[in-house]
Amino acid sequence: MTQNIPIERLTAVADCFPVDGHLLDGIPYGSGHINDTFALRFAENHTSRRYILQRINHRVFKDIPSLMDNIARVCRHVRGCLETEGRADAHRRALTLIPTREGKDVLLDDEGDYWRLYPFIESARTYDIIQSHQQAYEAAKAFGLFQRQLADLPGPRLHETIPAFHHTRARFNAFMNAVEDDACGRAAAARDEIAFAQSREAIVDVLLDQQAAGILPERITHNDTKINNVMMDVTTHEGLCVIDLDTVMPGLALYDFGDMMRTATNTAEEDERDLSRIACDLSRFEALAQGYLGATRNFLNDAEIRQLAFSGILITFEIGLRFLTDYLSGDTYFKIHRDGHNLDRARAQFKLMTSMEDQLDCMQRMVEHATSDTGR
Ligand code: ADP
Ligand code: GN1
Ligand code: MG
Repeated sequence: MTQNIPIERLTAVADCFPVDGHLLDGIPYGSGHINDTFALRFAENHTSRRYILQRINHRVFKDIPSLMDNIARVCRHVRGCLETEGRADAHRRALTLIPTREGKDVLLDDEGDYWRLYPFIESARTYDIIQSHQQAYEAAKAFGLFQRQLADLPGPRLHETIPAFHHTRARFNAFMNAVEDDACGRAAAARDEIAFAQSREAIVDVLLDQQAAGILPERITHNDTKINNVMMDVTTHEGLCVIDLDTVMPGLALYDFGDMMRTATNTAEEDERDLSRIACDLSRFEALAQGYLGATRNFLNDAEIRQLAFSGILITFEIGLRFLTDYLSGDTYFKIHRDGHNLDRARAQFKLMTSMEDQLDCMQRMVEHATSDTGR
């Protein structure tokens, strides 16, 4: 969640972009854990127009010029694909960066903060919890299409905006170091969660080993396919536009499917404290597999398809590990809104992971059906 920023500062930042009209207000927007996002409203000829302004977290993203270079290339390419297909509404289906008055993709202000601006995509919204199977299908189709659009992005290779972002062995090692250091004396309070995480160590190498063996190919992936990172059209309910592009970089397709599973099949919030409310919903999983495979079956290989259901278990574990590591290290990475918030999040992820493990066989069969339904 984003903190308020005085309107004077937002006005000073907005003045650096060539936007017509005057700023009416700027409200914190969305529920992201890393950046600060604001919806700005400008008055112009008796109407108003909205924009999304984002302050990029430079503690997390160390090389913002490279990150913005990725985003500019990705936005242009996706927009080009849509225009080639003759989509009249390409401007609603791809993010468009508004350059500063100096022609830069990002503004570096006097306080050392980086800001970027996008036109607001109206009549669309995001959901933290999926409301229906149809939404799960649409979201997965949109993320799958995004991977497909980026499959022929011309070189050079995209920058790694956070190196080893989904390297599950490195994430596990960082967790073990945090337990060892116990910098804030919190390990005792997280004894059960630490034991749970240690008991699942064996799974962290599964995809990495297959990648090293050349079985799983590197692709351009989004890497943060949380379900609230796809905008849904409020009229047609279609998955419209993939957003939050900071982590678009080389990765495994399975990282994207896995994070969709983590966020779209969960029956409760990511930080739900009542664990009895958390489960992996199988019918949403089925819709997710159908939507994703419909968009990607032409390029995914058999090994990737075989690991789809497992990828959700792995990524749910990885994000749980990251929350737990952050709790043990003193909450330095993810924004928190209450004491113990990262521990609550870790617990919730581990509960969800257990529910996925219990239903793995059934999910495998659903993937097999979805694969044959899509004509492969
Ligand atoms: P964060 O890193 O904070 O998650 P996002 O890029 O996901 O940042 O943006 C936060 C929220 O702002 C999104 O969930 C979405 O609701 C909204 N949003 C982002 N970009 C746009 C846009 N171009 N038009 C309309 N809403 C947007
Ligand atoms: C962060 O920025 P946001 O809220 O979309 C995080 C993701 C985690 C997610 C967990 C750059 O995403 O990796 O999966 O929180 N982003 C980064 O909710 O670390
Ligand atoms: Mg987001």
